[in-house]
Amino acid sequence: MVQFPSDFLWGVACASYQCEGAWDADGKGPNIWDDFCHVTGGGRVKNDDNGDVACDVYHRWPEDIALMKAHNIRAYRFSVSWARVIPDGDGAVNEAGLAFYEKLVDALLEAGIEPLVTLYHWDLPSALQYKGGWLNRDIVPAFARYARIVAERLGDRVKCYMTINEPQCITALGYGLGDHAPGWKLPGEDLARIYHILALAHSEAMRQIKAVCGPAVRVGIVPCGRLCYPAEDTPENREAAYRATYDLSLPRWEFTQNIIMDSLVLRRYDDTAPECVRRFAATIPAADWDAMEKPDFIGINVYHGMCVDAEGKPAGGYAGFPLTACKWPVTPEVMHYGPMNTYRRYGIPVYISENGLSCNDVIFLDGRVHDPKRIDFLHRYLTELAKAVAEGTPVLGYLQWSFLDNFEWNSGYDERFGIIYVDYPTLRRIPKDSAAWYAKVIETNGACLND
Ligand code: PNW
Repeated sequence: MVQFPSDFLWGVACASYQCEGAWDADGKGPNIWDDFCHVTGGGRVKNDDNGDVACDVYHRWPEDIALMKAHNIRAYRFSVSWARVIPDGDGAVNEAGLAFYEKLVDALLEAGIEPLVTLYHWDLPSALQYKGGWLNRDIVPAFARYARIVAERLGDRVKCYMTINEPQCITALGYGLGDHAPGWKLPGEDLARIYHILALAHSEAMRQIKAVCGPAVRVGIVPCGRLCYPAEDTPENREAAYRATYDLSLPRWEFTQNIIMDSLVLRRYDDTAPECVRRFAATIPAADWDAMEKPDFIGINVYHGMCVDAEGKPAGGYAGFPLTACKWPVTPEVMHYGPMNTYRRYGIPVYISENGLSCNDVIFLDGRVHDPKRIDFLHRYLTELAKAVAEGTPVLGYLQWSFLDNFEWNSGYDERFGIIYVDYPTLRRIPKDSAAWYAKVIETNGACLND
């Protein structure tokens, strides 16, 4: 029986660079994604796509908010573009940038939609990248100041902030593999340093927001990384899935939830940490650990998980396993065990801050966009989420990624995650079948998932 708490928050999510466009409008400064995309012909971004126009939400937000309202959306998680607010990252404030987000927040509240504000969703002002970006500790006071400026402007209306989206993607994709901006390829010890700086930046920003808004404001962070689920639902296999989720000695330690969350909540790395992390950790002064700020909630972005057997070894794949358009496996069970294990380790309530399916949607002959795969995907994942809730995990809400189709980073516009189709040549919005379906889920607080 699928059942959600009566105050469960249903919404959608997006990020500034992926949907706003208006990349140089009204005093906005350049950011690392502008730079990354503008190096064309380098094969960095599929089709040499960029976010210059994207969905043009910067100009079309009134239409988008009306569409949200028409689909019962109760919460909108969006990110603030740092370079729109402070063009060079730590200098003069751009009033037009702040005014844009203020208008957006007011219109959302007017429509009965709760704004959830992410401060950093990957679009670092270029001027800060020239100083070393997240590798340079001077970014901590710059980020804290930016957080304070946003909180001072929106704090009387915004009750929930997420400091940093996916430190794992920032670090592993941006500074490790180089697939994302800024496109660097650094060794493990530097990546460990970046994680530590991100943890300090979250902590200092959280203190600033609380200082401005008071203790009642809720501040969280949004990690991602490998989430494991058991091949069979036995106590031994559940335990193995928990251990494999948080085992830093497995391949890709830099893509785990605990690489940042342990710092913030437990104030240490555990003894599964690899050599390069331990080498860096030995240089961390005690004052840094004392400065770590435990978030009020954890936002988890859940797309796919890793199935493990009772020994914690990968299991469960087979020929023809279901995949999304971007070739991620469809593994609904991760939505049951991922939030449960996150809560077990950290004891902090969670939001599902992102979940969705990429599909190469098209406009059908009848002029509509039919996306049964997305409906099936969301239905399966939400059914599993209800199991985590039933087993006592405090899940505060669920934010579908994404409302509109948008710029999917280095995959460009080919990947469509929206429940609203965007016809990029005209920027026309067309609700997909999943939009009406999701509106019904929200209206019935998930009860229609039982039908
Ligand atoms: C998230 N993975 O990134 C981001 O927060 C969004 O900006 C993005 O559009 C969305 O997911 C869809 O990709 C992720 O490999 C990147 O598991 C990679 C993974 C998960 C999330």
